[in-house]
Amino acid sequence: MTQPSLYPVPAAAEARCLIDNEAYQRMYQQSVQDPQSFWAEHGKRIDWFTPYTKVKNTSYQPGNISIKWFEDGVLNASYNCLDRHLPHKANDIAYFWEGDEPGVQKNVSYQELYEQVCQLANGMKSLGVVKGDRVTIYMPMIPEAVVAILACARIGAVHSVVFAGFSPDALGSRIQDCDSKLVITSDQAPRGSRLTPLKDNTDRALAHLGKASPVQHVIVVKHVGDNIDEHPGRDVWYHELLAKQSKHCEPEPMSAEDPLFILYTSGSTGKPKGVLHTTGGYMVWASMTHQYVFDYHPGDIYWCAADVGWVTGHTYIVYGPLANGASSVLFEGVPTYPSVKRMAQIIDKYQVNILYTAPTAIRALMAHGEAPVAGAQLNTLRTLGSVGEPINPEAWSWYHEKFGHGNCPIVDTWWQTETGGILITPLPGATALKPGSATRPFFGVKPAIVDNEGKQQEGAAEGNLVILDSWPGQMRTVFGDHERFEQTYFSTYQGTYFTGDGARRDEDGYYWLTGRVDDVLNISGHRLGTAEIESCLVAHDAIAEAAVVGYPHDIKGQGIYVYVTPRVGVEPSDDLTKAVRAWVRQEISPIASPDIIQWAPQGLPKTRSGKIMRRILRKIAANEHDQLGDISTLADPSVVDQLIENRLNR
Ligand code: 6R9
Repeated sequence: MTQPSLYPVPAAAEARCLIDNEAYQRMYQQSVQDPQSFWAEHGKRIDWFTPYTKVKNTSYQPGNISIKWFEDGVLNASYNCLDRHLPHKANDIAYFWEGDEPGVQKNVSYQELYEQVCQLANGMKSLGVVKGDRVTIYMPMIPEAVVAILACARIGAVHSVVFAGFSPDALGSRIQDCDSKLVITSDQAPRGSRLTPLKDNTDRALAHLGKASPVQHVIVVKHVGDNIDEHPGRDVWYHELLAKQSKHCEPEPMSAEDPLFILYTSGSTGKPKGVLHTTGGYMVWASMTHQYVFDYHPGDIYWCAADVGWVTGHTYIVYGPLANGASSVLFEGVPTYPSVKRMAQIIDKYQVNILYTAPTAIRALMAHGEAPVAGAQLNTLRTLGSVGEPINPEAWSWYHEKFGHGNCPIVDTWWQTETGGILITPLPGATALKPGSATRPFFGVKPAIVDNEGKQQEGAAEGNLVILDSWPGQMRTVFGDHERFEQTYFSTYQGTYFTGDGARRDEDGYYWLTGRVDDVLNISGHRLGTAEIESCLVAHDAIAEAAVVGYPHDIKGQGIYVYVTPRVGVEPSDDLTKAVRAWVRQEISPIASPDIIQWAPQGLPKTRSGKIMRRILRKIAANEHDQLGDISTLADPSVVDQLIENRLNR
């Protein structure tokens, strides 16, 4: 492949950025050699009602997994996101809200956000919600979703945001698991011109729970304006509730280790885990990573195109940018509606300086060639970010050239719901980039590579990615199940946090995430990352997206089964299949040659957050499609039937 393998820091980025390579090296060394004094200093970026005197108190000892940061400090997250900015930026825009339909928009200033948050906080109190209660938020991407999150934080209620694409069943089980007293939702959620009936889904979830439902009230935002079924005594209109409330509400003093939120995430097995984050360490991590990773400067326009239903939305749409007083774009829709130009249009319209999105969105646009950026300026962009999956070099280059005009650093940020914020990432003014590598650890993060026996590997190596010590943004427990927390993350390689991801560290100390460890193939004794083969496949002209899984093979142990989506306008044929196979042999090695190539013009099965569900593809490839397990979290379950019908390993 012809692209350069190393992109040095552009001179302009080095000159303007907060941190250059020398500063990175110095601060990183400090952060791992003396975490107590490093974090004692950086914890001050947050306003504390009572300053902490203790900094780090953490143990990864088997049987005693305990993580505490800044434990005697007292603060409030909503105060840090709102009140402290009012003296100097009350009229600054917190969110430029862009609705699903172009032309539908609204600006929300810090003052307005503060007032609404206080009103909702008072309203929630009037409904009996007190500190420590759980509140489920099931909302479209509208300013009221942020208001709901911050109102919980203001009164010390623990929010559990459930992505608006989840079904009534998924919503119900999450409400039940954390025993929510209150649900905040809206009538409908428009996305890409389709409507999801959120209130109706909530009714169904609660009806299904029946007498076991812990929910006393449902607050409903009138967003689309359609009629809803009102349950008198239980349902409350958001606008009616707020109209009666004062625009001031004292922030609840919270201990640093008081819970801030729960966010459910699926593991490789079992029911979703309620990942619990607490207040102090999380806020320090969210604000510090947001500032340094994106090189955020006051006055920048920042756009994180994720959904508040995922951790990326929590940390990099809500808490991080607001803690830093940033002005953000909040987008309700999808990158391809009403056309593939939508993202570029939004960037030009709001003069966005920092864009943070996902490889799945980039690949979706890339399949349309030049069209997504045709006629766009994109000249305000300075830093580009990527998150959620390994970004294959082909998509990296396309993003770099088409959106970044070849001169915006791309920060490929590796992290997880569990980590609270970014852990491995370039810094735009400090890190020479290698397309496809998340590069180096953020301050305070000590990654290591271990083999399957848990032995740490030195130098250039490949294996399982663990983190050797705690960082302030780390999850504290699985809600209601500390044993599962210990079992899932600390028992595989004792004394370390196990990420579940595989990684390679190269001779420069850069990390390359190779996918979940269960995605590693062993072909005739050769280890191959599925991500590596996928990235080669999507570099082929005819291919928009690819997923690679292993399947049982009599001779090789595992064979390679490839699912490929053709680019728009490409017609699959036997000749094309042969050409694709030859391409992989040529680009990687004959060892990586796909045994089976199945065209999937209807697309690949994805979660609603855009992750390809390889678990399902593995089952289809293994001819075990009668054992697919739970497919309720798929964005479009119908693609599965078509994949089964066209499977090739019968
Ligand atoms: C933030 C988020 C976490 C999993 C993680 C890994 C994958 C995320 C990545 C990446 C390679 C990156 N992942 N970012 N893989 N490069 N830059 O996505 O959280 O939804 O919990 O997913 O996503 O496999 O373990 P979450």
